[in-house]
Amino acid sequence: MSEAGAALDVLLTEERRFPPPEHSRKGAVVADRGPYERAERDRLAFWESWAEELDWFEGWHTVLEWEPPHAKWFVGGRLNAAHNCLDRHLEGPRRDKPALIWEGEPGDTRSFTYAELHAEVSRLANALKGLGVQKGDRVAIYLPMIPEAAIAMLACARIGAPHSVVFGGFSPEALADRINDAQARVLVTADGGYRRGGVVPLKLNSDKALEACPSLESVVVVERGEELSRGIEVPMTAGRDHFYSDLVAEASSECPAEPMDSEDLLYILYTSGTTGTPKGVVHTTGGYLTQVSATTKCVFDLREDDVYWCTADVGWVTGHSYIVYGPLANGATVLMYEGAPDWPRNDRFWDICARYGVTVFYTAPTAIRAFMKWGERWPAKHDLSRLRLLGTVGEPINPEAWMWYHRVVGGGRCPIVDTWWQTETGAIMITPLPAVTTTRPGSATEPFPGIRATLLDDDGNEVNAGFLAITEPWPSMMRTIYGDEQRYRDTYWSKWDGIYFPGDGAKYDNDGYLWILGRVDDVLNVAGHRIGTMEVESALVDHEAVVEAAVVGKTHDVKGQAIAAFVTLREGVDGSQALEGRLREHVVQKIGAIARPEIVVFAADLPKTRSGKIMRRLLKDVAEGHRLGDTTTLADPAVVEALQMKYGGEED
Ligand code: 7RM
Repeated sequence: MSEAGAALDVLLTEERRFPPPEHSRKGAVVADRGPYERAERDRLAFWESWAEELDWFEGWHTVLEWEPPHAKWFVGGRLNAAHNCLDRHLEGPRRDKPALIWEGEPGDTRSFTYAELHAEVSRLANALKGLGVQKGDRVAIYLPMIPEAAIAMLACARIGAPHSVVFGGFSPEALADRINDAQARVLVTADGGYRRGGVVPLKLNSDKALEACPSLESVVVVERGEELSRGIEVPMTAGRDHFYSDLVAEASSECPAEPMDSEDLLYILYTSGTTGTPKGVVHTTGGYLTQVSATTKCVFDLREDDVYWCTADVGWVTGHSYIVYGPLANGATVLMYEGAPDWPRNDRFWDICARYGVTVFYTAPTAIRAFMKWGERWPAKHDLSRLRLLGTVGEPINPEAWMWYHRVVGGGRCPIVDTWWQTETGAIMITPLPAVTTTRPGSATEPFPGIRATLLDDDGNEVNAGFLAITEPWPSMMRTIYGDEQRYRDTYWSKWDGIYFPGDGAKYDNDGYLWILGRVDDVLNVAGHRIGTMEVESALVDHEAVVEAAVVGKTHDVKGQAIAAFVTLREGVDGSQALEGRLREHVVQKIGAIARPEIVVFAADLPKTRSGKIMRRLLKDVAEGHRLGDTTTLADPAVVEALQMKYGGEED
């Protein structure tokens, strides 16, 4: 962590403080430290009061049963997530309020009121039932950012079928792995989706994946657009494949919401870890919905007339918790956009903010750094005066990007909430509250009320800088890794006794605020996407020319990290530029474009310890052009020196 530590020393010279603006306090959801005090006094009563805000078919008898590492929240309670996101808003004035406003990349738009969204979700739920989907069956969803993505998730939730959403940028192989791990029966996909003017051929990808998926019985194909389907091939396999429009046309818009046990599965979402195989993070119903709805309301200070836009993709947890479940459980108006921020020009996001009057905007630091690079003139073209609150998530935000976001996007008047959380935590854990917390650019500040976090060393001693640790269970915590209980225990619960290890390093500042420094394991964060170094390495060694590969992150000014791959080739194979290109494409084919290595270095040997472990730390020094760290444990120190010469690592 020496490098992160050095970065932090720079951060800590950051002395600026931003108290909540006076205007943000009026009518705020949380206007004082009351919730912190209540949660401090009685954590379980605090969470219970948030669970009571939801609609339950049956009450719980016990708030928490905790047998580390297994928690059950609101035990005995029964509820349905889709009912909470839709049905309960239909009684009053929210019935005809826009629930979902969508804009496609080409500029087409669609909008659903709560009543309309309820009807559409119910129709698809019935259609899924018609395909034989029963409570407990897994449904895979592989869609672009179109309304049907949210509709499919909610339709699954409605009938108690756990969904497994697979990001539309993943390759057919990555899709197949996820379908097989979850043993999904049905796949919901689309003919295609738009990205930077091009078409992502999702149905063709799906067909390729399904060659290797024996559990899969039926495919539902959303027709993204007539124009699009004319442009690409959409082969349909008789008996297996059905067009979405055909299925819902015949389906009733009445579908009772399945009463689910609080601890029944809501979804599985795959995320990268330190091995070559992604983990199926399991989330259940009652605790998850309680914490996502509480945090959405408090952190984004949600008001009835807000137009709320989270720019994440529904394929990631941020899309699950803060596009679909959190905002809809709160009856908010959610904006959804299909495409890229720089299509057709670099002001697409600001154009959308202005045209729809977006009030709350939640995005990632990597996007903010791209906006900075494109320049102030793009946001300056648009009226952003409706914005009142900004959020960030996904990686540490550097103070410079924070300040730019604050000044240029927020016009100096919008509080910024820097929210730390993970796929595994399900919901926001460490964050400012906009009308309460004085923020410091670059700090996620303090735990949300009811969350207990601290910093520990390897031995479990409290320290000022060390590993982030969550010391008490929280409602939206993951329950296990699907089909791999041992990995769940080993990854998250073996470092300390009964304390959760998130895999991040952090430090306290002199105000007692937390500064998250980034991963301390072999997980990279490339443009806000989590990628395991081992996943990329497995993809590389899968190529016939490769004997061995080691992957590290290299600091990148926009993406945060870029992927650097050190590759040893088979005897007699030449490390040509053409081969570099083929290896990159091979990784894209195995995983997806998000994992494309930026740098490929051919190495005669990789630096290893005498026991044969690759020393990634030294490769990172090489990639960053840093002076080499301790090389005394190397079997052959000449190996890394040769690499450094070859890579041209300048001394710093
Ligand atoms: C929501 C999400 C989780 C990892 C996490 C961190 C990093 C996320 C912040 C952050 C610093 C933040 N889920 N991370 N948010 N680091 N400040 N506000 O991103 O599972 O995909 O990634 O992302 O390293 O462990 S995730």
